[in-house]
Amino acid sequence: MQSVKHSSRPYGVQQLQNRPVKLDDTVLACVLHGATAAYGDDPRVIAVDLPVLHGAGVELWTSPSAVHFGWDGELGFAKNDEILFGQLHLKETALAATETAVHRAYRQIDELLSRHGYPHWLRTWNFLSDINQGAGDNERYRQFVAGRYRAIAGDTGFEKQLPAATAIGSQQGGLLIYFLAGRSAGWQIENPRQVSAFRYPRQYGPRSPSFSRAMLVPWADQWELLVSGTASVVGHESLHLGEPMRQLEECVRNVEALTAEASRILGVGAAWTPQGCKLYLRASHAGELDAARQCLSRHLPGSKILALQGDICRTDLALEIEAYYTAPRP
Ligand code: 3EB
Repeated sequence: MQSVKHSSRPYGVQQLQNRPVKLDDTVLACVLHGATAAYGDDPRVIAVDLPVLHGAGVELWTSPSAVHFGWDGELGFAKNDEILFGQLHLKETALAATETAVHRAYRQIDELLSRHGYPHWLRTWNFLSDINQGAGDNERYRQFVAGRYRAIAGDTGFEKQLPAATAIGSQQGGLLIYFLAGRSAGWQIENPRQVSAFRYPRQYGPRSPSFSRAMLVPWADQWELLVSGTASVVGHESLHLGEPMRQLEECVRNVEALTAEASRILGVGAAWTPQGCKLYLRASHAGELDAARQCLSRHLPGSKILALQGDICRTDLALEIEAYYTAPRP
């Protein structure tokens, strides 16, 4: 697979909203954080409505070759010879029966991937409004997890084919899913410090979350490690309740455990360079922003940092991070 360059461009979302940028035919996806304004109907423009707290809110994924893009029903997609990037947005009115709606959404995506010939899930991002609404098993996040499980898990061996993922709460209504899939599979990486999410015990909901801790993608010229949303979870328990900075340090230890595990699986000590990191911070902990940024710059030197305001799927957690790393292939 040829390498995909993705970068956060050093201009603000605000400017982008006001001054449309021409997307040439090498752009696979242009993820606009903080943006809610209409941007034509280009299927490659993905609007994530979380407030930007710090950093350049644009994540651009570009292809070494021209992409083919369009709408397939409600789904936006862009593809080259090796990977497909896509999005599906459900309005709040479509989410009344959350479990059913999410099941249908993931089935739709899975069918799109089969039809276009990119059957291997690599990475998903899920932004669900009011993610913590509802008590116990009725919580929206748990309903989401149950619907996703019914769509992409449950078949024999499913645990070995789960994408890396992020699931974060928003406030604007609806559900946005955007995703990356491949003609060939990546390598699923689990975290030795954590129980795999797909094996979480019953206390976290009727179904376990269907995602892997990271996905290792073997591009032709380099390795890329796409790290899932990573929280202060060790074993399966949330740690450091009420102590956001200690939670962040635990997140960093978890991410470092994943780069070490990826090197172990490759059988070589790959030199992982952090390229980008997103911090998701609950509004109630916005006061920790500066300290959190300093902590991330220290532990992920050289990485671009985008801080977003969002809700974490466990109510006891204040924050979460995701990251991507690259390493040269020997
Ligand atoms: C955790 O470790 C934190 O349900 O897709 C992180 C990343 C979390 C993805 C998901 C959930 C998801 O359980 C929560």
